Amino acid sequence: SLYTIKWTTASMSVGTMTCGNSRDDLLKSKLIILWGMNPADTAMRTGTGYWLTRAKEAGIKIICVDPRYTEAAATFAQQWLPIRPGADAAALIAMAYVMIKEGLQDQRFLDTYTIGFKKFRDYVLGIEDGIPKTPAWAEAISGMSATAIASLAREYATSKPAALLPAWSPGRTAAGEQFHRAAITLAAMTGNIGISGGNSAGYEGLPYGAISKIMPLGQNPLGQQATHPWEGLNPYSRYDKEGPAVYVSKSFDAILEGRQAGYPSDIKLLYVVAGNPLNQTLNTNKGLTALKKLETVIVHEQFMTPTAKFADILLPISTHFEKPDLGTPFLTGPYFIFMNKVVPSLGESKSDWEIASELAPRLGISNFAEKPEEDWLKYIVENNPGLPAYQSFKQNPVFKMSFPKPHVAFKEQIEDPKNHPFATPSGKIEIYSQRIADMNNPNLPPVPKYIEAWESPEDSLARRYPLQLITTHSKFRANSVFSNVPWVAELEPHALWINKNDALSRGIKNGDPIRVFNDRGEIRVPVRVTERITPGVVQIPAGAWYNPDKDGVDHGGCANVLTRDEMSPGGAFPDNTCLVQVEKV
Ligand SMILES: Nc1nc2c(c(=O)[nH]1)N[C@H]1C(S)=C(S)[C@@H](COP(=O)(O)OP(=O)(O)OC[C@H]3O[C@@H](n4cnc5c(=O)[nH]c(N)nc54)[C@H](O)[C@@H]3O)O[C@H]1N2
Ligand SMILES: Nc1nc2c(c(=O)[nH]1)N[C@H]1C(S)=C(S)[C@@H](COP(=O)(O)OP(=O)(O)OC[C@H]3O[C@@H](n4cnc5c(=O)[nH]c(N)nc54)[C@H](O)[C@@H]3O)O[C@H]1N2
Ligand SMILES: [Mo]
Repeated sequence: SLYTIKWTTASMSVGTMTCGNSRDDLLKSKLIILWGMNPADTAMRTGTGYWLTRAKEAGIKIICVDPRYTEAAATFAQQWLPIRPGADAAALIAMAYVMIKEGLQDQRFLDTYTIGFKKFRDYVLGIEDGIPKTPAWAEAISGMSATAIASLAREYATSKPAALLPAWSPGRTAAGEQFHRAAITLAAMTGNIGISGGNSAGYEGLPYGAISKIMPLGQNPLGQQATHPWEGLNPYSRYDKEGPAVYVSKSFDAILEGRQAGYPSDIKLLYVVAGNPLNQTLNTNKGLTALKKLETVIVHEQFMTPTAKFADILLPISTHFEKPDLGTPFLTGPYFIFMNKVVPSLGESKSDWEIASELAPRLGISNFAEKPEEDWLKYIVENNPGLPAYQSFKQNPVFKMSFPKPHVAFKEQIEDPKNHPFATPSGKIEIYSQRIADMNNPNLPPVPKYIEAWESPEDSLARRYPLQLITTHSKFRANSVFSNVPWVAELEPHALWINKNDALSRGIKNGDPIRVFNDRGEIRVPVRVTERITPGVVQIPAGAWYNPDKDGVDHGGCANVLTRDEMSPGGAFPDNTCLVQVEKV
C-alpha cells in the first residue's frame, strides 16, 4: 500500500513482503505480542480475532503494546504495556540490550542466518556512539517503564516459539522504518523466524495472493519521460520503476509547487478514481488550496464525498450491487469473493471499467476494451491457479482456500539454508543492509536505530502543542467509507480520546465540545475522557468527512486537518506523528 510502508523495509531485511505465518499457526506459540496491532477494531487479515480467541482459550499469553488500552487489549491480552507513539524502536532496541547483556540471544540462529548483528550490537551497547541503549534510556523516550521493557525482553527471548506481531501504525510515524527493522531484528535474535509458532515480525503478507495475475496492462506512454524528485530514496520500489510518481505525503506540494520544486510536472488536472484524497491525505487544508489551484478535477464516485464536492466533472459510479467484481479481504486470502451483480446500474451510473472503455478510443487508445468487464473477470479467475472454476465460483461466491497445515514463512530458508537463501543481496537476513548504507541518508541507518521524530514531545513546538495525536482506523468505517451513514455513527459517536489527567488540567469533562488544533488547522469534536489512553497522547479515528465552516474550522472531525504532510525518510505516511493542543470551546 502506498500509504503504508512505501519503502518496504521488510523487503530490505528479509527480501520479501510475503513474511507472515498463517493465523492458525498462532496456536503453536507460547507468547503472542500484539505490537500496535488492534485486530478487534482494525481488520488485519480475516480470522485474526478468531485465532487470538482460540489462543487465549488455550492459555497462550498475549501482550499488547499500544498507546491505548484497545479493544484487542481488553479482549485478548493478559497485559497492556502503554507506549508513546513513535517511540517503539527505542523500546525494541532496549529489549535487544537486555538480551545481549544477559546472553539471551539465539547466537546460533544469528550466526547461521543473519549478517550485521555485530554492528547492531555495537550501536545497542553504545560502543558506536557512547550511549548504551538501556531500558532506562528507552523509558525516558517511550514512557514504557524500564522494568516492563526488561521483563518483556526476557519473556520474548525465553518463551520459544513466540510471535511478535507488528501492525503498521507504529511504522506510520516520522521514522517508522526503524520500528519494522528493529522488530525483525528481535525476531531474528530470538530465533523465531521460519518456525511454527514464531513470526518474522515483517510485513503481514501471505503467499495466497491468488489474484496476482490480472489482465495485461499496456505501457503508460508517459512512463519514463519525467525524472523523479525522490529518485534514490527507494531504488527498489516497484512504483518508481513504473514511471514518474510522487510520494503520497507530498502530493499536495507536487500540485502547488510543480516542476520548479523538482516534481515531475506542473499538474493541471487531477483524475480521482475510488479515493477520497482531500480527506485521506495528510494536511487537508493544504489539500484544499491544491485542489483549488488545479484547472480541472475529475472524480469517479458513488457518494458526494469531500473530494467529490470539488469535482468539475463528477461521474456517478455504480456500486458492487450493480456490477460484477472480484474481491479479497484486507491483506489477501485465504478468502476470495465473487461479487455478483444483483441489480442493473441505477440512474446514469456506470462502472469505472465502462467509463474507461468509452474514454479509451476517444484518447486514441485502440485496443483497450477488447473484452467486456465480465469476460475479464472470467479471464482473471481462469488464470489464477487455486481459484474455483468460474461458474462454480459465481454460484458459491465466498471461497476459502484450504491448506493441509499452517503456513510458516521462511521455513525453507531456515530448514535448508544452502538451497534456500533469503532474497537479499547477501542471501541472509540483513540486520545490516548495504543497500540502505548505499542510500547514504543519516536518517536511514543501515542497522535499525532509534531516530527522534519531528513533532515529538522533545520538539520545541511541544510547548504550544503538547499532545501527541494518533489517527487510527475506525472499527465502523473502511477508511472514509460509511462516514455519511447516521446509523453507523450511532454505534460509536466520533470523538477525541483524551486521558483523564490531561482533561482535568484543561477543565474538560466527558462529552464537552472541544477544539483540537495546531498551525495546520482546527477541528471541533466531542471529547471522550478515558483512562484507556496514555497521558500526553490523544487519538481521533481517521476517515470522518471534512466539513469546514466559513472560517475553515472543520466540524466533521477530519483527522487530516491536523496531520503534517511530511514523509518518513523511507517514504512512509506518518499519520501518527503530529502535535496538537486541546481546549474547551
Ligand atoms: N475496521 C477497519 N479495519 C481496517 C481498516 C479500516 O478502515 N477499518 N483499514 C485497513 C487499512 S487500509 C489499513 S492500512 C490497516 C491499518 O492497520 P494499522 O495501521 O495497524 O491500524 P490502526 O488502526 O491505524 O492502528 C492500530 C493500533 O496502533 C496503535 N498505534 C498508533 N500509533 C502507534 C505507535 O506509534 N506505536 C504503537 N505501538 N501503537 C500505535 C493505535 O492505538 C491502534 O490501536 O487496517 C485495515 N483494516
Ligand atoms: N490521518 C490518517 N489518514 C489516513 C490513514 C490514517 O490511518 N490516518 N490511513 C491511510 C490509509 S492506510 C489508507 S489505505 C487511505 C485510504 O484513502 P482512500 O483510498 O482515499 O480512502 P477511502 O475512504 O477508502 O476512499 C475510497 C472511495 O472510493 C469510493 N468507492 C468505493 N467503491 C468504488 C468503486 O467501485 N469505484 C469508484 N470510483 N469509487 C468507489 C468510496 O465511496 C470512497 O469514497 O487513507 C489514509 N489516510
Ligand atoms: Mo491502508
